[in-house]
Amino acid sequence: MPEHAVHNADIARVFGEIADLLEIEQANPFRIRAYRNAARIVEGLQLDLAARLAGGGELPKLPGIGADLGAKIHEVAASGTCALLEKLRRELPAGIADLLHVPGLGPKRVQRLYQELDVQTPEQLYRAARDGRLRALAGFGEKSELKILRGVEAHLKRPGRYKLAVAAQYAEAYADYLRRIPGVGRVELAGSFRRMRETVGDLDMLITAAAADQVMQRFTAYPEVRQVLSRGDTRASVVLHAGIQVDLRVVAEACYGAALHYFTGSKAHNIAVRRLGQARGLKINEYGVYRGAARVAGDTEESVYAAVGLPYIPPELREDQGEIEAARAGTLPRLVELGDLRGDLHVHTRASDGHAGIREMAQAAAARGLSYLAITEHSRRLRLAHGLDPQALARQIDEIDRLNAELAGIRVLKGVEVDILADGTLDLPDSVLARLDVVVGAVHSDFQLSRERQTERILKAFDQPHLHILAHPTGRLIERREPYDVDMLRIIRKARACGRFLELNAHPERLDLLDTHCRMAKDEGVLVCVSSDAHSELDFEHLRYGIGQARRGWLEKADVLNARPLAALQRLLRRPPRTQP
Ligand code: DGT
Ligand code: CA
Ligand code: CA
Repeated sequence: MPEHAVHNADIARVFGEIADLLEIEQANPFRIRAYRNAARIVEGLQLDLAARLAGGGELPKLPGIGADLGAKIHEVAASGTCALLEKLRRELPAGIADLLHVPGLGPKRVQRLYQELDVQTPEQLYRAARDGRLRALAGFGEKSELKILRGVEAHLKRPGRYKLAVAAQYAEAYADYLRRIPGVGRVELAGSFRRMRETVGDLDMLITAAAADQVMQRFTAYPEVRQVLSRGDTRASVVLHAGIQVDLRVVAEACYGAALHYFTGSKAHNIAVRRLGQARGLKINEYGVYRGAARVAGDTEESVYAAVGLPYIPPELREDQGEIEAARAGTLPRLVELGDLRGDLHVHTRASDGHAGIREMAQAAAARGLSYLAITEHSRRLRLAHGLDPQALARQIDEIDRLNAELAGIRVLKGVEVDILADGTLDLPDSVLARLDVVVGAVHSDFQLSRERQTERILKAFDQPHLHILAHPTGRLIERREPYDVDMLRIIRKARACGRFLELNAHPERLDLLDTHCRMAKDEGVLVCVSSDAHSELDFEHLRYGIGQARRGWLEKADVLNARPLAALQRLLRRPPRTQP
């Protein structure tokens, strides 16, 4: 039995480490890719696998996960590890996988460094490079020594951050545990988590309790706590087995609003609010708002803002990026909400790399209150993801017609996620695209093009007669792949000129459009489509994070394409493309 609950992120970490170690052993590339894929799929999954399996449930069908990987999921869910990982760990020194994450080092070099210099950790690598031992190795030279030195420095300095959806798995489980402790009132997650940042450095948990000392001990007794960094009368910092740090603060109910405001941050926002207070002769801290010795506000966040003459500012805006000025001027946006979404325009099924049928996906969307969804499989160029050719797409179109005739309460739109080729043309002929309700275009290749060429490529795609929406506009994968280089303002202006739209892909590892680009799109009058990129029925849950990102980008209901009812959406999609300037 594992000593603590196993989350999907733990399973993903085991698979990721297996892939790393297999890579150093130079195993079969397909096998390595299978583990990387499994790690990614499991990490993004919203269903708690270990809990389901422990309850006697079955493993859902997951793309690319067959019997062997399925058995490993069972093994990790039940034990926290698996025999293969333990075997690999015995064969290779601990920590060596970490070397793979140093920029400029691949598996072959890692293996040689280990065998020839006994380098096993980034720290040892740093010393070897600094002492000039690296350049003595054949094929390593002075230049690569310098490069590695810089790479290790960057690697060691890199703050470990957690994707929001991953942090949520730990945060919510801990919050549930805390809520069950007698004497505990509210449990609220503050900090960057509440502001819906794409990644969080640590979790900040705010708790109200009448007698802090009586509940303090229970906090640190949480079975998933690996280490207690500090513990006082009203505060504690712990590290969970997953490695994430949690800062806990207990406050009295009367201070709740001031404390929540303080610990939600951002720091820059807090400083700006405090400055407003100072101008009014007020002192603001985590306990309340004071005029001299008299406490004038602090039981609610609203009261803190009111004390400095501001309306309530939603957490997602609290970055000191103009929200204070907007609040003073009475021009704060009324941010879009999850419930405003009427449909989803980026959904995969089993026909490409998803793992449910059209009917199941439609029913799952309907169950979430959506009234339309577009099926958007990959196009043929994306062979890895089983992209569709024109014949397969034609069959799907017929299937959707049949399904729409019998489904009630949800409308299935015909779509595609077509590859934008390097020259800006699309991967399917116009005659095929013309039959579809919605065409989503995506860059899936040639990420390394120059800024100029990459931008031109996308501008040219907007000139194609049938493209509606640009999918995941920067192509970045959080903490994994940098965005490709484009001039987003030119892209947004072109979209405006041609009557096109930008996607905000809500997949937890994408969250692409970025928040700053959302604001740019809004300012330029381009509608943003918040899409789940669902590959399974559970993935509609992604929309929650997409909406968080949209809110960070100041978007209102009117700025969001799929907040439109079906008829209005269809008018926007049918509008003939404008000739561009
Ligand atoms: P993170 O954890 O790096 O993702 O970002 P945050 O924003 O959660 O930062 P964290 O955990 O260091 O602190 C949580 C909040 O506490 C922060 O957003 C604002 C507040 N805070 C922390 N230190 C200070 C400070 O020195 N001054 C003020 N005004 N607020 C602070
Ligand atoms: Ca934090
Ligand atoms: Ca913190």
